[in-house]
Amino acid sequence: NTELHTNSNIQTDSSLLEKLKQEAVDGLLGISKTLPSKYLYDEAGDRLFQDIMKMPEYYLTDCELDIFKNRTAELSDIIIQDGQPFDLIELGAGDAMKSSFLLKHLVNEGIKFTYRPIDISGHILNELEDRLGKEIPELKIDPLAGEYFEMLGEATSLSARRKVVLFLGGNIGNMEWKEIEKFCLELNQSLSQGDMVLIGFDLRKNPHTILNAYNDKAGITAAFNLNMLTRLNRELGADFDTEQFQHYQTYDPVSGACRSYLVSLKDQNVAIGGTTIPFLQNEFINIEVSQKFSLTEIADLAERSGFKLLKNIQDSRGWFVDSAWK
Ligand code: AVI
Repeated sequence: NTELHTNSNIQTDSSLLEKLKQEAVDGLLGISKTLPSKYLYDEAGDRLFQDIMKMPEYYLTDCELDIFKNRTAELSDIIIQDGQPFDLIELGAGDAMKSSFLLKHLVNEGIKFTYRPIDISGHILNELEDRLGKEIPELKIDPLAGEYFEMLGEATSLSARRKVVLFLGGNIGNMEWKEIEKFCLELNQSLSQGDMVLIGFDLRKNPHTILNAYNDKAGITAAFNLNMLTRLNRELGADFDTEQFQHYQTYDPVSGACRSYLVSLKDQNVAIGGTTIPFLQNEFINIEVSQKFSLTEIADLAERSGFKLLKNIQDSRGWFVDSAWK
């Protein structure tokens, strides 16, 4: 069964490469140069992101772990609701590091549910299924490989049970506000009465704390961002000289947007997929936004997307929130 869901939805390598080329070239030909942050995560990028999560400055992972380790009973109380069997769907499950605390708790309590992790990478899902099979043998797991909303539709067609959707890690902040609003509306439209979502938001806090998390002294975040250029060199035969681009990070406490850029250190031309992209000295590429939210912004967003906010669960420092919406 699992094989069926995963294999039928994986795009071929060549169509993925074509998409990467199209999106990279389009982004770099725009008036303000940009590269989609989803392409940060190749194999080296995944490893660098693991290193980021271990950095003392990068508080997000510790905060959400604090919630999933220490407020597990509260999380499970909101999720369980009427006690009927349900599907627990995790968007971008990755290694399910945080959610596995909740999964263990639910299994130990004898709650009836099926865990459906969704990820674009079938490989990651296979590893996750193997690992969770060993760690929590009683867990019913049925992964879905593909794009979030396509797989959410698939999950809905597979069972009529109540759905609980997890979207953790502050990943929602890696979208611009317009996309965040569109995403939440689409999420609402993909679900039925009684379904719920639990979304992890990084909260606004002291601007230095936020900036430091993305501007680490060891240069791991810089390496993470520059790796995107290395990826384009390898996969598209581009000729970026990574020594001639520099990581630059900003945090704007007015908008709550933390942004990373790569700045060209000289006038230079870069060839990518048969197109030449001219860079002026100090011209920059937008790489990623990591939006920070206030509790008011989160409540407004829930309401505007057609959800009712049930509960906010915060870590002990009040830096991060998992917000439950119905
Ligand atoms: C995955 N995402 C929530 C991270 C963030 O905090 O925006 C990605 C990241 N980029 C640089 N450091 C971490």
